[in-house]
Amino acid sequence: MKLGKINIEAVQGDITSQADITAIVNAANAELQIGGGVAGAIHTAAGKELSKETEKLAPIRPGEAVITGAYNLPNKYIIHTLGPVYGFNQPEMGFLTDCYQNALNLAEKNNIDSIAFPAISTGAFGYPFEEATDIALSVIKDFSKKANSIKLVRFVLFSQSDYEYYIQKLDELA
Ligand code: AR6
Repeated sequence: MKLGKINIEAVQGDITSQADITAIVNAANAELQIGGGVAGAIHTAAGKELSKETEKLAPIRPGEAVITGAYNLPNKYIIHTLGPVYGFNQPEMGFLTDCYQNALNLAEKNNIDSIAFPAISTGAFGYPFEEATDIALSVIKDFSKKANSIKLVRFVLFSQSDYEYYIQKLDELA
């Protein structure tokens, strides 16, 4: 769908298989090292060189975002952001908003035209999926009015039900 100046998509799939996207976002850990979920998949696909670059940038705080190269991944950049642990890093809503906002700001700063997000904090960090989706889409809605370099935002959802929920919410946004 088109919102303001940008195209917004939701796809079901793996964040490491978005070859047509310039920057993918990592749901990172504070140390910016390989972990489970998205971070594990990204570090495994990018290769060991990635952690040599990330170790110089770590640790990061909840809501913060940093950018690196993408190494063996088909993208140009990885934007790493640390989501809040639900029930622990409070206010969660503020931190999760910062994740999306800071990732988009960093992308604009680097003149990036397309960015793909996973559902940050909704795995190991326990953020309820529906609430996290509302936050992600409200940040995107605000951002769509002022986007400059970014022309495409893609949400990559791992499960069919998560994907269907995004599609429903995007329809409501239109
Ligand atoms: N592609 C797209 N989405 C995925 C993938 C993938 N390859 N793998 C999982 N998801 P998570 P978090 C979905 O746990 O909650 C890590 O261990 C998953 O279904 O990756 O921010 C790090 O090291 C869920 O909806 O991120 C951190 O310690 C969403 O992506 C911690 O987990 C996020 O799940 C970060 O936790």
